[in-house]
Amino acid sequence: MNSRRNFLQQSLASLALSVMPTGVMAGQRIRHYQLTAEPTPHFFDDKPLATDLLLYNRQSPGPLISARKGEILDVEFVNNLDQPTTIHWHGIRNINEMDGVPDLTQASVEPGERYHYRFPVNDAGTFWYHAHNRAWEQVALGLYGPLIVRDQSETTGEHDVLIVADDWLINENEQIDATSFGNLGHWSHGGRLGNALSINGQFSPSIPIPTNGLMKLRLINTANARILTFALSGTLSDAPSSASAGELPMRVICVDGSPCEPFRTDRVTLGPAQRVDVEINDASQLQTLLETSTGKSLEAASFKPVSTAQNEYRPLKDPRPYYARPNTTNAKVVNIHMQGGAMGNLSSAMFKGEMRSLRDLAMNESKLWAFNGNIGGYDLALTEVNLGKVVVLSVWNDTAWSHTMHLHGQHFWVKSREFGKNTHHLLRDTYLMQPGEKADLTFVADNPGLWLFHCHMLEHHAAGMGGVIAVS
Ligand SMILES: [Cu+2]
Repeated sequence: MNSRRNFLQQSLASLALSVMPTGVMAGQRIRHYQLTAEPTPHFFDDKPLATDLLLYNRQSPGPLISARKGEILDVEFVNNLDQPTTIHWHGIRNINEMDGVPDLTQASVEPGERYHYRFPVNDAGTFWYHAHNRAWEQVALGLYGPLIVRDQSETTGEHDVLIVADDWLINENEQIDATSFGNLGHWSHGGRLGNALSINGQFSPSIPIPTNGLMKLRLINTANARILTFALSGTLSDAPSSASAGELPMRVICVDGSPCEPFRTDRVTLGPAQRVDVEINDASQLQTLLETSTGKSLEAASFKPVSTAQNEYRPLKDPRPYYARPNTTNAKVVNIHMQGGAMGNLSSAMFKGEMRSLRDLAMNESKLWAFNGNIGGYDLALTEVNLGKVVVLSVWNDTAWSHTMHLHGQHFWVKSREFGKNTHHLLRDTYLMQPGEKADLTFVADNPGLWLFHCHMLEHHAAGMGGVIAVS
């Protein structure tokens, strides 16, 4: 009846036979973690009332999972929710069956069930993990946490600072606004935006940093839909007056985990799911983390110098992208025309083999977005490619909205327009596209499996903005 679904199911079946769990090689260290997802009453620091969240290990954000490059992560997961869930390890070039996409790479983990995630981490970088079932609700309620893989040469300590940012939609009773989940207005516009910004699970926290010297900030945007822009305020030592405050320049060294050709900037913008690592020359100048996306400077966090006598920042030895920009002469080009949403040009689309008006799809199915005229989902096949092939996803954001496009299982090269007027060739797993933008996302399809390509504004994904790339 549905040939696309049959194709995916057959591919999944053959994949299950061909990809066995990766064995542990001699000397490979295994890092064990336990994660339990459960409903948890949570107190935001300045609120007198607890609000009901869904958290990993009763923490917001979920616990930091860390490993060294080349080790094995072994995570025993327990689902104590009253609904199915899975965990996706965002940015890890994972083995397909550990990628955590329900009905595509694994069956959902049902309430009361356990699931054993076990996979090697072969890239150093800043990553995160999050729920991937009803993610628009589960992630918004707190099911996410940071994941850091360090190169053997890297040190840890206060010179290496994690900034996990999220926005929460909180109502006048200081509770999570649950009535807005599924709101078609959000789904057809920019997604469900919050009204309170947390950094590392707190509003306006004070973050310990070293008293001086070179340091690194790892920024992660875990919001469902909010695009965040960060600046750092501090005292500029090279300004005429030594006490003058301003925006400190930062040096971008990694995006979405991978080292990049370093560049300097005053501000970094992160779409949902993106990560940026920046270096600051002198920690003694650093005062506050500002969020400026609304046009106003909001103080997101302050920095508190602490003495770190034995702390010494060692930059990554020989930083290079995970792989070099490939030659695209014989690449397979896949056109992806994104349409839909409010103020868009899509009047009808294919959904489950039937052409229907967008109004009908919106009102009756909560579907609003399409790739090449098809409402997307886990059963929409975008393309099949041979293992090792260079692929160019030629993506046209023909909508009135920004979208953060995420590819599972591999990172892609893109000529990024995300950092001011200078473009940068970056290796990313998530790219923030502006309305009307056309971008080529180029990757070497060297990881076999069924890989999701979708918008990481989670309401857009739920409303049709996603499809599957089969690599075999
Ligand atoms: Cu989107």
